[in-house]
Amino acid sequence: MTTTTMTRVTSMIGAALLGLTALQANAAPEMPPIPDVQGDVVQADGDFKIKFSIGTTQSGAQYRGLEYFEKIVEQRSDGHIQVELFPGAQLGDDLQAVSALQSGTLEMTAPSTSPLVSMFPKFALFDLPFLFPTPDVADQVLDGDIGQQMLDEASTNGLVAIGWAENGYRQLTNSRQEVTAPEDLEGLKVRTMQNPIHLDIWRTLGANPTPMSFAELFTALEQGVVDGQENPWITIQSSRFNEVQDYATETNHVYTPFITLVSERFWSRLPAEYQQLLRDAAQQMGEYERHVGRSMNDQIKQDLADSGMQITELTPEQVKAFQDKVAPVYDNWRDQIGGELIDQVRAASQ
Ligand code: EAX
Repeated sequence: MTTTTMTRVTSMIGAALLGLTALQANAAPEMPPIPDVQGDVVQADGDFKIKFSIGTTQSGAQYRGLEYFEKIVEQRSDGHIQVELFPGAQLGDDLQAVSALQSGTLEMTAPSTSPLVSMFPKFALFDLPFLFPTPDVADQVLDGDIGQQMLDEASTNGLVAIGWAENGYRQLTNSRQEVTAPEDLEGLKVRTMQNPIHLDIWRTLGANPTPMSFAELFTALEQGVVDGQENPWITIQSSRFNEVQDYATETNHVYTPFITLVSERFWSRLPAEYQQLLRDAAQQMGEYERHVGRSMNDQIKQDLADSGMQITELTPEQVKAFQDKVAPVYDNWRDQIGGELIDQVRAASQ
């Protein structure tokens, strides 16, 4: 073996080892076990099939929640309702999945609320920066009157909204440099969700935002079409954004719920007993999925750091600088969203 070949072999082994470390660091962290199904078998007529599509990947908390949903629905319908899961936007991105529900070619999906603001303007409440100070406040709002009003509001246009889960608190990642202050965002090309408030947030902070669907995001980051993006830790990890983003800042700037939607065409064919079963399962899925996502955040941050990503946690003063800079966004949207709704959330935070 010549020296050159030897070097090549050594570096191949090195690369393989490095690859292995990266893989291990990226391995899905331990998730809380899927709970046992509670409740009796629900008796009703007919056999049904649900195709359930989501944008996030199979290694995320959302998919885990869907597996619980599938288990509940199949067991409690005694197999008369079969659920098939399609992660990773295989059947279309968030907006395409919603229109498939409307036309009746897909039965269920669970997008972030943000891309749906053009259909349901009140959802913009969830896009206001720093409005939900803790997960408990988010739970109170989602599981209380406001959450119910929003589900009712979204139960039109061929859709039936049956529950909430969560994507979570959003964090900024980028490929250029560490971000600790709004000034660091100057000129940074940040992908946002297809949502006017998110555009406003990133413009107001001084970045250069580009809206695009989540399904296109990894490639856009990889090819440098955008420098950065923002998503919750669990979504950053399950989409492997750390492979194309070296820096992350824990900004917690927006809390994003997932809304569980059913096609109205499908829903109207279901016996009332099965409609109730789906509502119960959506509720249980939402509780479990929030628990999964929240319990994994610290572990995920550690795993991302181990994989080589630089994670920046902000001091309260640094957070305040972002909050102050982004404050005008409230003035721009308050009337449209309804000042009363915003005040109700603030009151829940006291
Ligand atoms: O399904 O588009 C996004 O960044 C969202 O987090 C996405 O809805 C996840």
